[in-house]
Amino acid sequence: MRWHGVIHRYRDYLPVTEKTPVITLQEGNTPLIRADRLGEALDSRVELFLKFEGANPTGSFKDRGMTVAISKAVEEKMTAVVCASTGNTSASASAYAARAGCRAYVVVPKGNVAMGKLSQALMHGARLIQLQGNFDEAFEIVKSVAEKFPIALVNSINPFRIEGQKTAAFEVCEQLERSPDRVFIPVGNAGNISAYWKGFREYREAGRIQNLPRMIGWQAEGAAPLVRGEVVKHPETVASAIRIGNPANWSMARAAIEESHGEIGLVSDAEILDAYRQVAQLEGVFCEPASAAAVAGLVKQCREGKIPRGAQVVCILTGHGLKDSEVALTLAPPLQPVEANIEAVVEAMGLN
Ligand code: AN7
Repeated sequence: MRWHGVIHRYRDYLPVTEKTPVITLQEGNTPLIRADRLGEALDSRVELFLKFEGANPTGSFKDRGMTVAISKAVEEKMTAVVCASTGNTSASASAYAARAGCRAYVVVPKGNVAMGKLSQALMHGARLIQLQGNFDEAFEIVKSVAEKFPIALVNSINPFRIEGQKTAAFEVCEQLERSPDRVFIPVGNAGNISAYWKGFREYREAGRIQNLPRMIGWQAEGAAPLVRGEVVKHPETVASAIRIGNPANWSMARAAIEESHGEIGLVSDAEILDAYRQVAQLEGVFCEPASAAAVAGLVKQCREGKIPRGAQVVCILTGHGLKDSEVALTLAPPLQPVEANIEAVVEAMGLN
C-alpha cells in the first residue's frame, strides 16, 4: 500500500479537518531496526531496536511535526514561517515551506550548524540568517518576530509540531505490536520527548497498547540544563543539534519523565562519539552525533546495571549521519592516496 505521510495515516489523532490542505513529503513510516549486534555488545542483554528517523524526507524527525505545522499555517492563510534552529528544524521548515509556496526565514547560530543542514535550507530557498549568538538567543528573537509580524513560528512551542511528532510513538507501537519498556531519546529543546510521551499516552487511551514505556532522555554534558536544573548560559557539545541551554519545552519534558517513571541523564562528548561509531560499525546505521547521545545513554545505563535483562528498548535515532559528515571525517585517520597499481592497493589493504 502506498504511504501518504503522517497526516493521512494518523488523521484521527491529529488536529486537522477536511479543510486543512495537506502539505506532505510522505514523511514517517521510518524503519524500526533490530540491533542485535549492538545489543550484545552492551553490558546487559537487552532487546534493542533503533527507530531510524534519519530516513525521513529531509533526514530528521522534524518532518513529522513540520507537515502538521506547515499544513496548519497554510490553512490559517499564513504565507511565511520562521524558526530558530540548530539545523534540522531549519532544513525541514525550508523544505515544507518550499512545497507550500511559503517563504521561510530561518535563524541559526553562526558556526555550530552542520553543513548538510545549512545546504538544505539554502537549496530550498529559505532566507537564512546567521546569528552572532547561540540557539537560545536566536529562539528569543524569532519569538518576538512572530509576535510582531504575520509569520507563523514553527519551533516546537508551536503545538502542531508536537502533534505531528507524536506519530513516531504510534509507529513504534505498531512495529513492535506493543509498547516498548524503555525509550532512549536525545533531548535538546525537549519537544520530541514530550511528543513521544503524548503519543504513547494517547495510544493507551485508545486501547491500542496496554502499558506505557519509561522515557529516558539524554543531554550532552556541556548542554544539560534539564539534568542540572538550571539554564546553561554557554552550551557546548560536539552534538551541535542539541547545543541548547534553555529548552522551550522544559516543563512538558519534566512531566513526561516524571509521569513515565523515567529519567534524564547526561553523557560526555567522548561517550557520544563512541556510540556514534558503534551504531555505524555494528549495525550499519549512520546517525548524527545528537542521535548517538541516546545510544551513549543506553551504554552507560547498561554498564551501571540499571536495565533489567531482556528489557525491550528503543533508541530514537533522530537524524541522519550524512547531515554532519564533518564530524565523522574528523574521527577517521587522514586519507593517504596510494599509487594506481595493484601492489600499492594490496599493501594499503594490509594484505601482505
Ligand atoms: C538530530 O533543529 O532543536 O529535544 O533546531 O536535530 O525535540 O529539541 C534540533 C533538535 C535531537 C533534540 N536530535 O530534539 C533544531 C533542534 C536531533 C535534533 C534533537 C534535535 P528536541
